[in-house]
Amino acid sequence: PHAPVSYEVVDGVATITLARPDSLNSFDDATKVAFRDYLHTAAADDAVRCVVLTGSGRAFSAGQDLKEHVAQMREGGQLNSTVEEHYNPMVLAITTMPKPVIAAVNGIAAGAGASIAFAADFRIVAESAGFNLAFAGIALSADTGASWTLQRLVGLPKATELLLLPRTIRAEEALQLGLATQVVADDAFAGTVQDLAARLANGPTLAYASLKRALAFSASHSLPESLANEARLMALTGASEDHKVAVDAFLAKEKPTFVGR
Ligand code: T3D
Repeated sequence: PHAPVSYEVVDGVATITLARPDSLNSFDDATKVAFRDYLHTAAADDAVRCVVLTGSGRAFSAGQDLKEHVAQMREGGQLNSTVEEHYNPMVLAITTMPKPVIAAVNGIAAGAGASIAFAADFRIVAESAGFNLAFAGIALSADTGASWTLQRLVGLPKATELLLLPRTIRAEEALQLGLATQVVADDAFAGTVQDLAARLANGPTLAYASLKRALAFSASHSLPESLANEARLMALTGASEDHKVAVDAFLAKEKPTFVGR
């Protein structure tokens, strides 16, 4: 059968595409395993310097596949095991990815699909796309990190509203709320994603990874602890090949060519 997720690396950019358009790229078990494992593949491959997450067809992802979910409930399956086995590792893989991650939100992102996009470093959103925090609609709590990421993106009161009263947030509103990095006309979407991915893949990868680590650390530590952590990360990036390349290029009034380490 057709693979539910595709993985392609071109010029340092790994693109992970959810490929079940007929089910709005919802996550059944095979999709969850493939998506999670490709995230780990991208993280481990030094040749990959930017990761793009996207969907095929008209959706980014409608979240958990509710048909498989119902079938598993009938069989008395462990509902929560998928959170720990699949969704949680996806979020941790995206947020600790030692290179930038772009969610290319081509269409509706609902439930865990929205959460996946919120975990990424950038959300490029097509004009016709949107987000829906669908969990309460099916009487579930939030998962895949939404309770953590959403309030950091939009603030606690708005996050509470969007989780308790789910509705589709269109792209323009998503931009105003801070859910979207950029909203792009549908016909310019692929090109915009490609340009940003190329820019990031040609950037100082180790510095990007260190900035992600600094931000994540500072989100849950005191100022003195964060200052000490910044000092450690500055020592790391200060000793990097890219730092030397960039300073030399600056003084020579040239464009640096980063190697990513
Ligand atoms: O233990 C656990 O599993 C917990 C895990 C939880 C993680 C979660 O993600 S919970 C949230 C699950 N997702 C949802 O509740 C979203 C359900 N979908 C929707 O609300 C809407 O479909 C959308 C807002 C995403 C899009 O609306 P619209 O009007 O553009 O499309 P539609 O007509 O509702 O859907 C089109 C088809 O896709 C339709 O099938 P049909 O009638 O053409 O045969 C619909 O049933 C199907 N579909 C949509 N979402 C899902 C789905 N099929 C399976 N699973 C889905 N999530």
